[in-house]
Amino acid sequence: AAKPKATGKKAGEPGGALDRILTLEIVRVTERAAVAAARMRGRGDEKAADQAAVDAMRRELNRLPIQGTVVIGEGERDEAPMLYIGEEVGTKAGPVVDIALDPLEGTTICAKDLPNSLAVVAFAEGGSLLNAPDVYMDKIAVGPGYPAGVVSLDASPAENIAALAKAKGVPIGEITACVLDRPRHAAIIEDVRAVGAGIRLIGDGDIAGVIHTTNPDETGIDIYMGIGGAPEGVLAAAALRCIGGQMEGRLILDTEEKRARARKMGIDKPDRVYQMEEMARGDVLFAATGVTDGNLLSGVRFGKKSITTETVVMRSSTQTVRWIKAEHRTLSKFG
Ligand code: VTB
Ligand code: MG
Ligand code: MG
Repeated sequence: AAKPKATGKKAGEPGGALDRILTLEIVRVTERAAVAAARMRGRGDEKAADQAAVDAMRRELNRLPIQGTVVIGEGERDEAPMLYIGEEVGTKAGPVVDIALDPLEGTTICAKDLPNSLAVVAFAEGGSLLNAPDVYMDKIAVGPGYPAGVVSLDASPAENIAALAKAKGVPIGEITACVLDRPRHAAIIEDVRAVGAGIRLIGDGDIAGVIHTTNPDETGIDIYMGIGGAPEGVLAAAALRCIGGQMEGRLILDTEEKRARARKMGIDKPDRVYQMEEMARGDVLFAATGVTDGNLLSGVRFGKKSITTETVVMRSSTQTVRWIKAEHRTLSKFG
């Protein structure tokens, strides 16, 4: 078992680090989901791709020696038959683990075989992930290396871009923001372009968008901003906790029905801004496997004798980031 980190508690104990053995186990989970989804790549059938990923991920999670509970999942129990919020997974022999997952983040991207669809999972100690309802979240994120609070949801897009350019030491014209291509973002897009910065418009996949801010040299993206899914927000925060960076999120609870759902999940202050550390606390493990080709991860490759996957797996307590290119030769294991 892993040595206790920092807290002096044993792995799996409340407040203790996650067992580091899980670092490899979690990789299998996203690899399997990614391979299943990739078989449906470019088929124009989002639902089938998503279902394949969900089935594969669930099968693999249920083999793990954990007492896992899905806290960020495919939806609330009545609408999601599998990997719903509250579903228990694992063999029950092992540590209590909170799980956030998105078996296929970017179903439309996968169906069209466009860049950056991912299979994604995060593990955290029991009780340490924000139990966000499936609503929208306003998000802002930058990678590591900037002073704390350099950007904020309380500032305007133009102010954030200017502050970031200053902190990075480049002209505003050299900053690129990643934004989901949605009519609701018209004002952000206009504001960012008005100060001379560029925008990478993405069709889906804002977890990838947030992760891409951590390596602007490779991805060309300095900052992520805009409104996407709250579950994807918690997953992105889990990733940034491990790889470094800053993120804020604010749930969009604009109807009484949404506020009531949020209250049931323990959220009493509807306009609260959550810091990255408040969305994913304690020790966190995060893994993402590329389904389609992307800026940081290649998609699944099907060869004659093997299947190749690329995964990034990281852990917050050690800040270790591993890039794992796996060649799977026992093809039967994928079913
Ligand atoms: C984002 C994106 C997802 O949903 O969270 C987005 O990351 C937000 O919702 O890939 P809308 O599509 O309603 O704008 C996805 O695009 C799909 O889950
Ligand atoms: Mg999903
Ligand atoms: Mg998604």
